[in-house]
Amino acid sequence: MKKIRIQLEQLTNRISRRTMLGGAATAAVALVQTASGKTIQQGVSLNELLPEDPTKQIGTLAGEVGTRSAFEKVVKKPSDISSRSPLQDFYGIITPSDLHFERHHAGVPAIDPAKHELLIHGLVDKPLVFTVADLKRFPSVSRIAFLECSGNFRGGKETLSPQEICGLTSQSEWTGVKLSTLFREVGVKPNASWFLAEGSDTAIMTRSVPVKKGWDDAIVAYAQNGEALRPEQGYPVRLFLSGWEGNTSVKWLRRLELSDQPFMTREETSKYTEPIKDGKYRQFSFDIDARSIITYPTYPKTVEKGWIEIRGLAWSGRGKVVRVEVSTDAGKSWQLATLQDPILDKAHTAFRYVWNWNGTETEIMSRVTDETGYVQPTFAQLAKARGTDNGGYHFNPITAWQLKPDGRVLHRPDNLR
Ligand SMILES: Nc1nc2c(c(=O)[nH]1)N[C@H]1C(S)=C(S)[C@@H](COP(=O)(O)O)O[C@H]1N2
Ligand SMILES: [Mo]
Repeated sequence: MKKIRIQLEQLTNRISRRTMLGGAATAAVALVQTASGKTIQQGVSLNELLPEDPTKQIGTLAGEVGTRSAFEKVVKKPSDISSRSPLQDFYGIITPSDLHFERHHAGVPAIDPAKHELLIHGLVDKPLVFTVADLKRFPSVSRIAFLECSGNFRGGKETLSPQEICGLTSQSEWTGVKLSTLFREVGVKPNASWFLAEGSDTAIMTRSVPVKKGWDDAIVAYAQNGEALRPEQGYPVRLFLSGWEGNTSVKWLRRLELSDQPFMTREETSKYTEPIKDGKYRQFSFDIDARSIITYPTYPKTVEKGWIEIRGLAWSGRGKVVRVEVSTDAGKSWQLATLQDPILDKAHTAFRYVWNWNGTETEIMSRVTDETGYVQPTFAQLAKARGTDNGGYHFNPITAWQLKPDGRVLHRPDNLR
């Protein structure tokens, strides 16, 4: 029995170490440590570590935290400033917390929740400081909603995956206290029309938000998908403004200041404004416009002719998705896709369309309509409205995928047309 235990520990150790290394089933391994700390294997493949028949060997024992199967290699794509969710690898509508996209202006600060405080002051009757424990004592609220960066667009290459094109959107169940509850607690004055939200990262990120949004549906969130917020998502507390551009959901939130005018911070003057017609720029463009993207089949997958379930995600910052249409003939005709329940307000909604591909070259694409009647625009329409074909903030074009007769699926970049 003792021997089996040791073997088991070795196997577990080796496999979990592989998992940590992010090794694929075929990857060569560097040094592998046994439970006793001895180096025992080099260059073995994951398959070699598995028992020939899993029913003949006792499995790994229950652990403190679960792990992803070492065969599932799903990762974010980090750059200096952000990392993107692998939309093409997801099932359903919830983003696993460790795969939620990240966007940090100055890295992830390390914060002791016992020392963290949120100050609310300015045009209020009674300025107050809340500890994290104070915030958790108030009635709580949960909602499933997406969070999307307003800079969520990449294009210009055929070899781009959904993750690279628009992986700066993710969805969680967010839990916290309604900001309206805190507003009542401090007594927000009737003439307060804006508030400043400030983070405690090195960037001291600040944004002005209309007080109306605070009364409507703003949450001071301390949890995500059933556990405390991840440090990357703003631990221990963040502002969460559903449907609004991601930068307004200030992470590591430490201060809210009520005022009768916007604060004109760096993030709303030098950044987060978009060109519109006649050399003008728009400012405080908070709503995320409706968008959809096919996530299967997409680059880098390949397909065979015959039945294909086209799958994707659609969302709108202005309400619910009411319709997703799919075209399998490069936009000449459109068919209704099936929407998967639940169809939630300001939330990623899954769609699917079953199609029989005859193997000839074509393009597939999706377009969403939200409950305000807004229809997702084409790239050409957007480029005309903004006077640029380089993307920029709030760029949500219909995204097309080319199916090649040999089964390759490639992005079709509009700005190269
Ligand atoms: N304090 C602080 N809040 C922040 C940021 C930041 O850098 N610092 N980045 C903003 C931007 S630009 C986006 S898109 C979202 C990203 O949230 P996430 O990293 O949880 O996905 O957080 C916003 N809140
Ligand atoms: Mo962002």
